Amino acid sequence: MASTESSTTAGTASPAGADCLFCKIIGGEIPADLVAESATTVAFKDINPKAPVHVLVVPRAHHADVSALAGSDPMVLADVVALADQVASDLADGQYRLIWNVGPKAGQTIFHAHAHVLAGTQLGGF
Ligand code: D5M
Repeated sequence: MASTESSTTAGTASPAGADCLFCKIIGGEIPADLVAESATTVAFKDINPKAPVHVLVVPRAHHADVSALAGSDPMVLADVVALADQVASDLADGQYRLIWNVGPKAGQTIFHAHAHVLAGTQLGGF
């Protein structure tokens, strides 16, 4: 899917309460710059990119974080990782960093599980 396309398709997000931003993006209520999708997962550009390629890869179903996702649906977690890998190959050279923030201490601000794909430049060590 071309990176210039700017809306998500109709989603199948599970009910998560009206306040989940990523459920609204998945459901098409809020626009996002969609770059890839699968039956279980969507990928869209981060609104505040930290690298030339900064994509969020998100399960359609609502889970508060990757810990909850891993516990309840590890097959979908595998789908998220596979789509992240595809995005890194499609938009960069297949070399990337995958980050999951879990909890406020780790910097999580959106409590719908998501992986950050960072690519397209030499990333600093940490
Ligand atoms: O990451 C949450 C990420 O979500 C953060 O990098 C900004 C991004 N964000 C916030 N709102 C939007 C919209 N509307 N579109 C795309 N990206 C967005 P966390 O790991 O929770 O800190």
